[in-house]
Amino acid sequence: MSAAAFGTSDFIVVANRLPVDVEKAPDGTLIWKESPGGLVTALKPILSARNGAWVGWPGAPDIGGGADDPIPGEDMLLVPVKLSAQEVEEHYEGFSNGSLWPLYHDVIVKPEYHREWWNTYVEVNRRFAEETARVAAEGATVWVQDYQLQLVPKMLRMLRPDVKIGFFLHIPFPPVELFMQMPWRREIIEGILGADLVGFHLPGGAQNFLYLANKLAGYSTSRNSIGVRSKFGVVTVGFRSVRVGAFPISIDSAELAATAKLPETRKRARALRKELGDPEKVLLGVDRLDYTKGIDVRLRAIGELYQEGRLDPERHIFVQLATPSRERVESYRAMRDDIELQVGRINGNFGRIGHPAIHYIHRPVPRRELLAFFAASDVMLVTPLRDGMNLVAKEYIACRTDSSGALVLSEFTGAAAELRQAYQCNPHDLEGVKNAIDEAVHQDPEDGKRRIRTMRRQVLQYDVDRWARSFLQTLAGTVDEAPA
Ligand code: GDG
Repeated sequence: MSAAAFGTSDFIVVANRLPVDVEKAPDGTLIWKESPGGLVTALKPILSARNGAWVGWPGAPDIGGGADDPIPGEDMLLVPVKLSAQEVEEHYEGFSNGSLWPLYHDVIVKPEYHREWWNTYVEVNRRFAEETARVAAEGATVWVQDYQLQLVPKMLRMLRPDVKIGFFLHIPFPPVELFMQMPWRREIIEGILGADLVGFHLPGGAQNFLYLANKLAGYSTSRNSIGVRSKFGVVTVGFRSVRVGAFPISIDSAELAATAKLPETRKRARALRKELGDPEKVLLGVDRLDYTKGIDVRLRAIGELYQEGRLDPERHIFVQLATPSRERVESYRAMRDDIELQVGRINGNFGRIGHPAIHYIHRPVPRRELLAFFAASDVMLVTPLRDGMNLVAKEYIACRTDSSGALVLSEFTGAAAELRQAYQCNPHDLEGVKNAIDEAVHQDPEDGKRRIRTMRRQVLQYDVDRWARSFLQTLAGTVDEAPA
């Protein structure tokens, strides 16, 4: 490629979605609105310091001119990748969320494999790789995010061998026995191996990947080859070394804690408790409405605890905030019906007029309001059947600025590896989940404080900034160690 073909960005994030939402005004003009998330907050300083760009889909079909028509942002260039309605259906709803998502989450729901979904996945990954190749300066660093874009590292390397490529998977990487179902398994492993550094939340994911790189793709692999305490494995792909390691993601803990402490947040938290009838204990669940999150598990547990008199619907109120998610995918529609049926049943059995036992909201809640809910709740219920990390668990801990509260946490989340002082449970063991909730509701306050304090230290120390720096420094080759 000639020098003239290089772009100008030294640091590029490639993710399925841009960190902005687009709306069409009545006169047809496009209005861009920031949609801040943890990732963009953590990466903003690096993006603005290094001529940064973000390549992604703007969230509506047939919009975006790619590298030819970037959206100038304050801190970075936004490169909108244009996808047709059919591509969104087959790449995002189809292969990403109908094949990969269930396969990577323990096949809780049966994955569907369709050749046309796969073909579109390849095509869309190619478009992302091409747009990235056009904006990347010579020798740029490119960080590709998540399961929707697993083929981008290899495709980009073929277009631009000069760039440094990192890949991070935000969801679990499954055990070999499950991954082998994937009809295009070899292509996916080869796609990811186009990167120089491959990151997972947990060492287990890294080990699964290393095993497949060796057994399925035939590359030689070694573990712990970089220093005695190193958590890396290395895959040798021709003359290249691909490093594979664990980088558990985190949150902007200090900012969350500061916002939770503000007088207006506290005031809103008090008002929320009052609106709930000033119960003795408020229990809370916050999730995208997804079958992986185990919302049904906690509802069943709470229903039985009311039934057995171990919880009292007059004194122990449960609030479930469920953000709408992937509503065009059939399994999500069926699950929503199921959960709403459960909520209705429990309230029918245990609520009274003007005083439901369970409060259920199926709408997104503004960030500030969400933090007020964290501050208002005595027990947080996080019970996924499988979850890469689960940021909600960490956010709740960060918001408990007075060290009160309790966290019930599924062992099947990435967060369970760090938040050891939570009331951990196996979400498949209903009695175990009930016991964990019971213990958390009736904990000794001093013991509870000790638990929260230890977890807060962990969450405040390992924040999202540290996560991003650790990944990028490893990619740049300046450090040899993944965080413990
Ligand atoms: C994937 C992986 C991994 C939720 N409802 C509202 C709202 N949220 C915010 C939460 C949290 C985020 O959304 C959800 O993050 P999670 O980590 O819990 O779950 P996924 O969306 O499944 O994320 C996961 C993550 O990627 C990062 O790598 O941890 O395992 O599945 O920040 O607070 N925010 C607002 N209103 C809501 O109603 N404002």
